[in-house]
Amino acid sequence: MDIEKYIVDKKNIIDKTLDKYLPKSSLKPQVIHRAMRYSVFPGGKRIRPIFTIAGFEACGGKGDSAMPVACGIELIHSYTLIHDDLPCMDNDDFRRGKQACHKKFGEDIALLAGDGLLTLAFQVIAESGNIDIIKEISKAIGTCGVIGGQVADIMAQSSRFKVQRKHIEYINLNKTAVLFEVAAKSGGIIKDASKKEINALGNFGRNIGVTFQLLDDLKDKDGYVNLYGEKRTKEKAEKLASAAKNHLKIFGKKANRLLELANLICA
Ligand code: GRG
Repeated sequence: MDIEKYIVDKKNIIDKTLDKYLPKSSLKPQVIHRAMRYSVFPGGKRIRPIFTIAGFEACGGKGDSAMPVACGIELIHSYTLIHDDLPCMDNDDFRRGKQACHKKFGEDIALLAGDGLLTLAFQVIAESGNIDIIKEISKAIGTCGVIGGQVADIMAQSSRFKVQRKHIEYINLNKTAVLFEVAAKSGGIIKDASKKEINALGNFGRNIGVTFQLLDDLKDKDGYVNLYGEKRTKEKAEKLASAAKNHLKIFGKKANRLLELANLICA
């Protein structure tokens, strides 16, 4: 199966499972469930849950036992996007080509829809029965992870803090890369893989996550590009992508899907 077909297949199963987990729009109080579903469907690329599944497969995993965690991670990603678009954060009116959640439902409901998705994520992840995963994911998205990255980004954008080079690396790592890291790593934890394999998946995810952010900066002429310029940003992205792929060597052919996904991100 080629990688495009693999992605379509995985996206379909992820969407079906998310639909199963999300409360129906007809369930009271309807407005919050409509807002949550509005932000999850139609989805974006679903990269993070696909990383979880492909990480699971790289460790020899088969079947659908990675699905609760994969979908939980996508619910978390959806929550960060809703909150990031709010007027008190990035103040974006549009997301994925349609009105941002707060433009459609109001700030109050959008804030709570984000909270609802985050809470539902942990209910779903708990279905995996794996306490280690709950710990890892909590750590990754907490104040020393994604939230910390968002705080640093806010500080960098205001006059409260002068942006330093080290600071931008902290932002890219925490705001974006740690969720990729924990997504890939979780696949190995679910399969009960060796420490070496789990670490390799985490290192792969973190490096490709920073690459992903640098490529986004290049597209928006923002972030890292502001400090280092396009040439150096491109060089850094290439170096990180290559480091990411090197971490997959220990899996041999079993990591081909992750390798192909990394190549697609960098294409
Ligand atoms: C609100 C706690 C909190 C955190 C927000 C992830 C994040 C932190 C903000 C999102 C805004 C942003 C532009 C982040 C950079 C990473 C990025 C390009 C995210 C978009 O991810 P994609 O491209 O989105 O995977 P899709 O639409 O495909 O799901």
